[in-house]
Amino acid sequence: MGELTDAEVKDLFAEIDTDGDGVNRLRELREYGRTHDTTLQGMKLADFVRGADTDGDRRVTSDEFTSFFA
Ligand SMILES: [Ca+2]
Ligand SMILES: [Ca+2]
Repeated sequence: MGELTDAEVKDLFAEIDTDGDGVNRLRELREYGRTHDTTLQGMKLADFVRGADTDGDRRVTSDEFTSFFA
């Protein structure tokens, strides 16, 4: 990847995290996919979650999110 700056990644995370709890759940990602493009950076959301959710709890924390884009 590497197409987004740190600030853009933070903005994107905050945009997806609609309830502002610092975790992007699958539900929030799905919601984001509904209201925006169905893909995130050219990836299907399910693939994104699989790739970014390193501990496999189906939630993408800001740490997981930023290291995915780093
Ligand atoms: Ca959230
Ligand atoms: Ca996780």
